Amino acid sequence: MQDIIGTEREVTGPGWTSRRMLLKKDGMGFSFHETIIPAGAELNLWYKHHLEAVYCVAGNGKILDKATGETHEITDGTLYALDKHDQHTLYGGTEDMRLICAFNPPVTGREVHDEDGAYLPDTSED
Ligand code: 9YT
Repeated sequence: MQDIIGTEREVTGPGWTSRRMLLKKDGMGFSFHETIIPAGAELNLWYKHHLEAVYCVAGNGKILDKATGETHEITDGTLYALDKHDQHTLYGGTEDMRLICAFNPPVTGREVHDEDGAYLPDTSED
């Protein structure tokens, strides 16, 4: 991770920092990130073009599933899988949350969320 911090593979937006350890160009078929969500952050997300699995390894927070209105606690050892392009809100908790995230299809580089909370689809060939 020290190899990534401060390089073009570290991307930040309001309420998140993403360290992209594996990208599309790394050829794995998914991208693999460490994401830090600061305490108290609130992110409205909707990965319309991607599936995402998220595993919490430190800190705490919550996720609101907008389809059901259910809120789920997130802490060390929690996994959530967004297998339906689910609209959701991610809330930072009382401590910064450290998440390991995998995206399918892979993120290509320095994507940030659009106004709907999505990353644009990858339209490059290959
Ligand atoms: C958990 C989440 O979706 N956070 C926003 C950043 C994203 N995971 C990323 O690009 O790593």
